[in-house]
Amino acid sequence: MAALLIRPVDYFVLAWLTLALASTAWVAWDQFARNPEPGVMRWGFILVTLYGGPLALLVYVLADKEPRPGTHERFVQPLWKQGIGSTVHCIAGDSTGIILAAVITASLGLPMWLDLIVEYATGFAFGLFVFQALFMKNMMGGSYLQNVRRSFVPEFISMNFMMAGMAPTMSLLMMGRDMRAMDPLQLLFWGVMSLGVVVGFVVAYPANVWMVAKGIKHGLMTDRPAGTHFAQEAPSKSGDDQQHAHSGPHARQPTSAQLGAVGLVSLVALALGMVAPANWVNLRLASRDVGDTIMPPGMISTQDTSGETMRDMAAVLPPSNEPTRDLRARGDTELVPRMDNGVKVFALEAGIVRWTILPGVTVDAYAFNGQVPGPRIRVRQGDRVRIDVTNHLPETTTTHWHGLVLPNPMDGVAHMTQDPIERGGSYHYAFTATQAGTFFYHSHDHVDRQQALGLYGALIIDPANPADDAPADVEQVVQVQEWLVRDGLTFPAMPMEGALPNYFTINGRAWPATQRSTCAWDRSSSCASSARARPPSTRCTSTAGRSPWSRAMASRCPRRHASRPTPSTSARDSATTSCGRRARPADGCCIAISRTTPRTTASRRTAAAA
Ligand SMILES: [Cu+2]
Repeated sequence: MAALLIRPVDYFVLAWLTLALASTAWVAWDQFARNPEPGVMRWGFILVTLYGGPLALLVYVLADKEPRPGTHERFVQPLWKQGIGSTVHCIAGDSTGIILAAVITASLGLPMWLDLIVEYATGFAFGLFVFQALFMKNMMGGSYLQNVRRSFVPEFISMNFMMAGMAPTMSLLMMGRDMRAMDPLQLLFWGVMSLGVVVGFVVAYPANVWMVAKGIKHGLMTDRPAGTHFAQEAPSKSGDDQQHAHSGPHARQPTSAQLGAVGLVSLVALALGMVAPANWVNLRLASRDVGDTIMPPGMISTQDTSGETMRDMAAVLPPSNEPTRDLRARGDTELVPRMDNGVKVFALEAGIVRWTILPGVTVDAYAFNGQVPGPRIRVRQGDRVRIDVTNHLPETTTTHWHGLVLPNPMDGVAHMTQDPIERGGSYHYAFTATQAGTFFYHSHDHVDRQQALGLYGALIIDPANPADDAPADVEQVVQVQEWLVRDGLTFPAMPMEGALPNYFTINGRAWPATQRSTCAWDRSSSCASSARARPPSTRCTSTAGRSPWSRAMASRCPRRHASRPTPSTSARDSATTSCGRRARPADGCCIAISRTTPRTTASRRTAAAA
């Protein structure tokens, strides 16, 4: 039941559904206490008001509610009102069947196209066997079966038009941007159902008017049972006070050609309404494929967008009781290990956190240990290390130790070197740090999503012999990330239309809330040039938190390279670059060491790719 009220539309739907309940209560009371109608019609209006809310209330008051005692017979005579009555008892049955079927098929996990067929069949059955046949029997007598037969064609035509309006409304809205509408536990589902019924009503209305005029469907009627106050209020009988002027067995019957043509058009409309949305949305998906995903505004999902893709691009559903980490919270804090039999043991917990990147701007981040970037892991070459990763995310995850040469089961690549860590589960990554250098760790399951939401951190391995370390008096770890925040929701930024970033962070903060750097970068655009003016030496270490965007930039570097000159990782990096003796580029990782004044300065920049 999480995330019921997270978008403005949710509040509108809540208000609408509340009004619908209030309207229904009033219509129910008014029908039974004050309106002289047969029971089937009463229940018809009650159900339609439940689904159509204030709009149905309006229709009831304008077309059916007796204005003054004794006037119902005359009041409901106009054909347009009879058409309303006919549509109401069609819609009441059909939409009850459709909505029941929608709830059941959603929980069964059937694909949307099958949902629609089951909904049509159930709606038709409900309409025919309950509302039409019962109503006809009420009106014209005869056996129930005779009435089922007599109602079949009118119900068929009306249902086709109803579904022609309701099906595309459901398909396009449920499978469109906010797929919480697929979930009966969400308000939005009921909002879409309500709108679908309203659209279905409008589309089915003209055919109902025609069928009432032709006497094959019943409109409104008056019922004043003896002994009730309705009977006492009955108008004096006069010739033109027919109960239902436009109905009855002797009204002008349609010719079979007319009936055939209307039926044909209703079928065409039905087919269009059921099939046409498949041009725009993927009707093969089921509610459980898409979960409660909300796509970024502007993102276009197509007929072949898979559920997995949608889930990876979807908004983070805000944590319900997670406190906001304000600007005082820091990312990249050094993680203190505990010693266990000579092994340095680190604990990483992946979860959702509400993280402030600017005053007044928060993101719903995926974070290690509640911080963005994740805590810094620092060990020494030769250390035996174990990192226990626990998953509190709503999806599976793994952690990859980027750039390290490791036994396969410790490499953290989901589905390749290990099964992903289930929600609530843990995995122990144990290895000996054989290399030295600047690395980073990051999620390697749903990679595009989880890294772009903050699941990464720095992993620094100091050389076994401290004398091998490059001389520096300041070390700065810089981790950059892109974010997409719209309508108060956080989406993983991706290099594609609709998912482009609108915030950029350095070490978890957007400018000007970025942390003041102790590195001379503050005062000039390049570390190397500032270092020149700032003896004796400055070493800057930068790790780029990989979003697909930064990967696109870094991927211009060679996939594998030895300790030889290598191209710059970024067009903006104008410093002379060459790989230094301690660079240990790993597969897919691009490391460049920039030296401008080798005597005093080693400025190392690391951009990373998966
Ligand atoms: Cu990587």
